[in-house]
Amino acid sequence: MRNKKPFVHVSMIALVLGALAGIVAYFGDWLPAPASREAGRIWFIFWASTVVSIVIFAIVTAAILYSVVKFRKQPDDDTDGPPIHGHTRLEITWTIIPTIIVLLLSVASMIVLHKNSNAGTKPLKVDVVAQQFAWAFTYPSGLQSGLLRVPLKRPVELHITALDVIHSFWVPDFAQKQDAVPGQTFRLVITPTRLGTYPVICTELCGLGHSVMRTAAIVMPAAEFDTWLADQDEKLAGPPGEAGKTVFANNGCAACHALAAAGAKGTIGPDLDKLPAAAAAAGVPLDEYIRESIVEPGKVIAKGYPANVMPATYAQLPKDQLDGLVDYLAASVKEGS
Ligand code: HEC
Ligand SMILES: [Cu+2]
Repeated sequence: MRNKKPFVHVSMIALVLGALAGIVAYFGDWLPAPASREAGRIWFIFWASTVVSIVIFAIVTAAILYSVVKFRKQPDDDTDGPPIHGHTRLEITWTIIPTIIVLLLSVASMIVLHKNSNAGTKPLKVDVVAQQFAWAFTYPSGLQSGLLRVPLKRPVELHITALDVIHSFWVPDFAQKQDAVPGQTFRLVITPTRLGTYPVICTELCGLGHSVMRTAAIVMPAAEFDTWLADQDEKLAGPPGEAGKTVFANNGCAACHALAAAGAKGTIGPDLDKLPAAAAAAGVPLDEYIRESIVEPGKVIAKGYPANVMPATYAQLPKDQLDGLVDYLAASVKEGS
């Protein structure tokens, strides 16, 4: 009769350790709840690997703890250990089981990656451009926005690139990360499943402003999204003043600048209502000064304000949107002065 006691003891210790690790894993606030179909699949793989890891951790640690206590050398014991020459059955077991686990996880991950790259037949395509230190999102109609607005439950196909250095697109609630590399365009599919506003983060150290290279992804009900997009396109096609106001609102200018006409109160950049004075000081016509400040923000740095904070991504604005923006700003500050 073999002694069953070590097996029982190790199992009991393993159960306790597994339960403790399970409690830490389950009750810890480790990850945001998935907000997209793709994130849900990634979470499944993540939790499957976590469960496997906890089981292995519990068994291995229990065997070690048991051995340390049980087989400790007694003070008066000077004998050699028993001459052991391996244990074929045990070795085969500990080779086959991990092989099966790794194969299962790899196959499951392959299936998830494959499903996650499928955008279906009618995805919403959005171009994403990263540049120190801002994101620009362009919709099929040409509308450019600093915020990523997406409809609920419809696959969105992002085409991601960068203009200067390597950046990386990450929305933690959508789980996926995708590098943005100059000269290359990468595809990323997101099918939002939860309404809300989620942070968009640059997750590749890209320079001094890396930590502020953030914006928001807003998941809207599909019908509301369609209305919003149609409304924006209508405004962009409308009179220049209206179009420029829309461009100003869509591109996050208000976060950094004050502009009475737009009700903007940002303080990171200069008060735009004082643009006529700034243009006069530079000896440049107002329109030209505004256009230059937007397209080449590094050329003249407003006194008392930091360089490299005003994003250079606005140089990518389609010409009509840029023209509208310049007209709008020039008209608004002239009225105000
Ligand atoms: C992240 C903050 C930030 C955002 C967003 C931003 N700017 Fe700026 N902007 C600045 C800073 C800082 C300066 C001053 C430094 C400089 O001149 O480059 C500036 C300068 C300017 C100037 C020149 C002002 C002067 O008095 O010389 C104009 C015009 C301007 N921004 C327009 C815009 C417009 C239009 C948008 C949106 C399309 C925008 N900015 C978005 C931070 C920002
Ligand atoms: Cu970046």
